[in-house]
Amino acid sequence: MRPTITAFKTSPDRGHGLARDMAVRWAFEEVGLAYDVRLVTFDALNAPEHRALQPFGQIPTYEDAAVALFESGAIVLHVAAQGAGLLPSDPAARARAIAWMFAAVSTVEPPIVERSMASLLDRDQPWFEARQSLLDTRVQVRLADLSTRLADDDWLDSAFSVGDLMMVAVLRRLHGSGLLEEHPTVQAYVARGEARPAFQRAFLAQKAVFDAAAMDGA
Ligand code: GTB
Repeated sequence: MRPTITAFKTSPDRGHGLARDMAVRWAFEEVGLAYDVRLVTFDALNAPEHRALQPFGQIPTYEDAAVALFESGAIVLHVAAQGAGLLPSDPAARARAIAWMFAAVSTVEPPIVERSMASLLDRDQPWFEARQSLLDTRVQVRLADLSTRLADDDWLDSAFSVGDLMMVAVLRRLHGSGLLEEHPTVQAYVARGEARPAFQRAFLAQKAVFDAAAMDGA
């Protein structure tokens, strides 16, 4: 059985590769492993069959002959372990790559998500501007620290790893916010990740889903 993941049939990101199947697709492409995608509607997220795979009713999920998984980070790590290129063979470098994955999802992503949710939901509130400025600052602190870490390096810990994949996937949510532009080192880092052929293949694959749904008038 080829590994099968789930993704939105009609993603609210309109093909920009911001939904969380993107990192999983990218990981498959980096290690050169073929995969299938089962597209799900928003209604299907609540169906018992989907909840059995993803207790929170979300995408992505992962299934192969041996294991069913949820949580994009766990899936990316599982995919990374099945091929070369994302997890260093040196045990210490491998542990550091995994640490950077966790840094991406538990240290860098929360302020970014909080800021995007506020932009989406709170725009009409009288306190929106003041709060947005506070949330911008929280994101900027993380970007400044990442700039310091990267300095003149291409990647977070010498060679490109699963840590960079997850970090770039998280940082991409800042496109359009103007915040990346204020941190050229991080902006260039994101661009380096997006320029990787594996990223490009994954991006086009998820965009094809949006384009097909748009053609169908979904
Ligand atoms: N921690 C989980 C993981 O990493 O797998 C989070 C999974 C998650 O948030 N999935 C979202 C989902 O299924 C889709 S990706 N939501 C449905 C629900 O909760 O009911 C998050 C996402 C969606 C849309 C955009 N966008 O439009 O830009 C960006 C990110």
